[in-house]
Amino acid sequence: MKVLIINGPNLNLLGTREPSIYGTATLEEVGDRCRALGAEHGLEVEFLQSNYEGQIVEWIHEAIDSAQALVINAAAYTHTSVAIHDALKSYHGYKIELHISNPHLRESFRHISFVSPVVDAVVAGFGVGGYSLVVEHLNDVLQEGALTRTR
Ligand code: CA2
Repeated sequence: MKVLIINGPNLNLLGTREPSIYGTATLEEVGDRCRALGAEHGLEVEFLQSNYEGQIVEWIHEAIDSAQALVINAAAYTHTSVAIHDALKSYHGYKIELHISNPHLRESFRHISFVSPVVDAVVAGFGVGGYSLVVEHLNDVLQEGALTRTR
């Protein structure tokens, strides 16, 4: 079973700036943790980051034929990208939107998500611990058969 975790713009800066919002772990450390946790459960986790919208769209297309689940922290593109919204619509595996912070506690422009209407679940506000939560959850839904879907 393969899981793709896609991270959007500026998340490569994780752990280097704004620690009060995003914490002190680097994206590399978060990726290592996700891969290790996945491996404990026999899940292959691919962990990616790009600052480019088109690259993210292409990774979503690639997931169509290669991944059973997709996790996306589209970062700022969450609030702007019709292209990512449309690409996610074409991916029919299990999909989760993830945010480190809770965007609803922040500026009003972060209250709109183009991702939420086309995913199965949203995780926000758990800090980088949200990534571990979703890998554990994906083990339950993909391998233990505990999948419920409302869309
Ligand atoms: O809380 C999240 O995970 C966000 O997706 C992060 C995005 C923000 O635009 C969303 O509204 C919520 C920003 C990612 C920027 O990441 C940085 C990390 C460290 C230092 C600077 C930026």
